[in-house]
Amino acid sequence: KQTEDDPSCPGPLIVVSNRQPYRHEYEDGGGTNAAENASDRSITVDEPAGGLTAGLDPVVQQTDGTWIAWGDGDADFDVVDEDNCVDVPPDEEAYTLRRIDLSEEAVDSYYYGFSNRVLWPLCHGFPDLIEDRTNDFEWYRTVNERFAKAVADHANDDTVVWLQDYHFALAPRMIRESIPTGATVAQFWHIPWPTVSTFQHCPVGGRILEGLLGNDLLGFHVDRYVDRFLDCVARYLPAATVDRNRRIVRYGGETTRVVATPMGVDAESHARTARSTDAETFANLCSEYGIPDDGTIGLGVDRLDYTKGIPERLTALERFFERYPDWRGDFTFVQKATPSRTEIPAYQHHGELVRSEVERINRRFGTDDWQPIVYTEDYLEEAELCSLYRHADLMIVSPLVDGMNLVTQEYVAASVDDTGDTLLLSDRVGAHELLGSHAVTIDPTDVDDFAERIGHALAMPAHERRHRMDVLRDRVFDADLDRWMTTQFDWIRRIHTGSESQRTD
Ligand code: ADQ
Repeated sequence: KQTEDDPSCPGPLIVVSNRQPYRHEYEDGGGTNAAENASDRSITVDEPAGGLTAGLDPVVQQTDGTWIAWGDGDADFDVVDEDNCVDVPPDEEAYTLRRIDLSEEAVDSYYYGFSNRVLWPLCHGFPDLIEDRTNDFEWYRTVNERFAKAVADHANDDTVVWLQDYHFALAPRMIRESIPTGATVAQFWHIPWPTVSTFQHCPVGGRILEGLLGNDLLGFHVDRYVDRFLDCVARYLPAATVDRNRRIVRYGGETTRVVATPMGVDAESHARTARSTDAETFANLCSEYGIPDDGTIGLGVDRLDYTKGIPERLTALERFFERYPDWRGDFTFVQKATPSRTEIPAYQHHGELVRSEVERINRRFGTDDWQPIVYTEDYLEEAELCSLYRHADLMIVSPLVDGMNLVTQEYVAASVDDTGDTLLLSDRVGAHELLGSHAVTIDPTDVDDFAERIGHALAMPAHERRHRMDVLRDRVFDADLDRWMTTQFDWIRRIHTGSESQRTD
C-alpha cells in the first residue's frame, strides 16, 4: 500500500510500454493461446517480473490509471472487453490494462524491424548493424499511431501520459496533437542517445526528433545522453530553439524539458531475496552447473546482446588465465546469458560467437574436474539469480555501451555478506557515473589491461574490497527505484501544475 513518501502522480496516469505488466495464462499450462473450449479452462495472471512494472503498479492503481501495451497474443482471452481492456491486478485495487493487438507482420516490422534493427544499433553506436528494411519504418509509424489513438481514448484534461522507451519515438507528438492541452506527455528513454556523427546514420532522424519533441518532459539516464540529444536537435532541426543551460527545446509549438535521471533498482527487495536464499539454493546451482563451491567465483549476467561486450570479456578472461596460471582450477567464471531477439541475424551470429569462444577457452584451459567458464542460457528464478549475486566474489559488467545497466546495481544490492566482493565496471555504461569511483574501472575493448585488472581485483586486500563495497551499497540504496520514480514524478508535477514555466511563449 502507498504511503505519503511513495512516488505519486499529479493526475490520472497512462503508462505506455511495449511489454505488458501482466500476462494471462491457462492454469493447465495450455499456454497463452485462447482455445475453442476456453470457457471450461481457468485463467491465471502472472505476477509482474519486478523492477519498473512492480514499482509503477501502485502509482497507476492510486490514480485509477491505465496501462497501454502490446498484448503479445493475450488479446485473444475472453477476460478482455471489446476494447481489449482488462482489470489488473486481480482481487486488488485494479486499474485498466489496455492491450494493443498487433499482427505478426506489425511485430516483425515495428519491434524486430525499426525498433531493434535501426534504433537499437543506432543509439548504441553500431551504425554498421543498422538494417533499414522496406516498410519497417512505416509499420513503426502505424503502431505508434495506434498507441497514440488508444491514449487519446483514455485521456482527459488532467491526464499524465508516461511513455517508456525507444519503441515510441513518434507517438509523443501524435498524442500531444490529439489530447487536451491540460494533459502532460512525458517519456523515459532507457537506452543511450548517440553522438551527432552516429545519429546521421538514422534514415529518418528528423522525424524521430520531431516525434520526441512532442513530449513536455523527456528523460535520459545521464547528462551525456541529454547533451548529445540537444546536439542532435541543434544540428538536424534548424527550426528548433535549444536553451542548453535550462535544457529546454522549443519546436513546432511545443516546449520540451530534457532531464537526466539515472534509474535505480529495488535494492531492498534484492537484498531481502539474497538474504532469504539458503545455502542449499547455491549448493544446488553449483552442482547443477559444475561450479566448484569452494573456489573463487566471478560472475557475468547479461542479455545475449552484442552491446554487452561478452566476447571481449571472454578474451580478457583468456588472457588472465594465460598470465595468472596459479588461478587455474581456483577461479571459475560463471556467465549467465539470456537469449534475446533471436529472430535478428546480428543476434544469431553474436550468440554463435559467444558459444564457440566459451568452448574454445574451456578446451584450452579446462581439466577433468574444472572448467574456467561455466556458461548457461537457462532461465533463472529471482532467488537463484540473487543467490549467484550473493556468492560471487567478483562481478564483471563490461558492456561496450549500455544506457544504465541494472544488473550492476542488483549485484551490489544482493552482496549482503561483509565479505568484500568486487565489481569490475565498464566506463561506457550509465551506471559508471554512479559507481565508477569505487568499482574497478575497465575499458572493455582494451583486453590486455582488462585482464590485468581482473588479476588486480582478485589480489585486492580484504579491507579495501570491503570499503569499496560499503560505498557502492550506500549509493545503490540511496539512488534506488523509488528515488528515480519520485524524481520523475516531481518533474512531471512541476510541469503539470505549471510551476515550471515552459509552455510555448
Ligand atoms: P537491459 O539491456 O535489458 O535494459 P539491464 O539494465 O541490465 O539491461 O536490465 C536487465 C534486467 O533483466 C535486470 O533486471 C536483470 O535482473 C534481468 N535479467 C537478466 N537475466 C536474467 C535471468 N536470467 N533471469 C531473470 N532476470 C534476468 C535496458 C537498457 C539498460 C537500462 C535498462 C533500464 O539497455 O541500459 O539500464 O533498460 O532502463
